[in-house]
Amino acid sequence: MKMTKMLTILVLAMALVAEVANADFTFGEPQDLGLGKGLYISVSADELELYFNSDRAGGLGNRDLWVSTRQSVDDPWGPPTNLHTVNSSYSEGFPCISRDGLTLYFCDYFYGPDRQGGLGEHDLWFSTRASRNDPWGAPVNMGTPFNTSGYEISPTLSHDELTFIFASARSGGHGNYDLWMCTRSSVQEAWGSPVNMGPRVNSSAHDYYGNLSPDGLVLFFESQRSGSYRAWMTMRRTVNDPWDPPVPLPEPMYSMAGVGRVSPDGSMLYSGMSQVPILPIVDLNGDGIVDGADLTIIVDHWGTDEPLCDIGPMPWGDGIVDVQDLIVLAEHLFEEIPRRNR
Ligand SMILES: [Ca+2]
Ligand SMILES: [Ca+2]
Ligand SMILES: [Ca+2]
Repeated sequence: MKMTKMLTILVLAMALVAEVANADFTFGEPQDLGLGKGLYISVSADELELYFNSDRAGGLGNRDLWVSTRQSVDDPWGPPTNLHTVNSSYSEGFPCISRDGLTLYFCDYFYGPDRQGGLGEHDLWFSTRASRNDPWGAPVNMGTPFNTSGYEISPTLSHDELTFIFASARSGGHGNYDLWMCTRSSVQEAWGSPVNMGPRVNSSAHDYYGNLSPDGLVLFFESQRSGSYRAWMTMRRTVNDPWDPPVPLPEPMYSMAGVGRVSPDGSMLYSGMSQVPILPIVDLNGDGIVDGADLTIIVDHWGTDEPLCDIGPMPWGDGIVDVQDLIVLAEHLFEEIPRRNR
């Protein structure tokens, strides 16, 4: 392809990305959590426990799972402790804590040896405990149909625990790791068979670590589709709509590893060992202040699906301009905001 044509396509793609990624929310500066080296954060529903994997000193060998706790959401995270009843000299990674805090999903990490007793290559595992104060039990292999003799990694549960997403390189995908999903209609039901998340999400490159936002309208994931391991996201208008074409996250998240889990209230994106604020764009007319003019824009689009005004709940809205958006605007009323180029 001619260089000029390639450049034109690149510029068009970047313009499209900027518009989609910043249509109604943006990201703040990453805030380091002060926990040192690690990746793939999973925070409990009450936000008092934070799990991650790390190959830091003091572990049982290769990657291990670690947890940090705090007394209240206003306290800093405490010093991490090793989950020594779960870990081994093999490589544990990608922890995911259940809503009740009593089941911990994880997998064989993609660098390092796999623990024994699996179905072959990397597998998904879980451990349980009787109460939040009990130690974790011995890991159990998730078995079929989650695991195969091939590669499975990165188990994640949606916030409502009705969708389980993991990555697998099994046949029936689009090449290398793909995101697969199991669903159930209630938490008492058994999981349905794994379904490939399809070519709108998956690529011929590695696609893994898929995380649904609490409202199910944004999917964050990691992918090697651009040549390097990077952070991507895709959105959908409702949970019944197809996913939009994925877009890369803006820097610095784009180049960070472990980007994907969203806090229960939708205000933070965990990225590496940091949290990144997810901010609704409340200065609707971009004049540098949130005021009556922005309120008028919301009123003018009341009841429509205008994305500009759809700023709540969650920073990306819910597909309709209503009182939820007024509430978000009211929280930021009279804030001065740096002007943007629109
Ligand atoms: Ca280990
Ligand atoms: Ca396997
Ligand atoms: Ca793939």
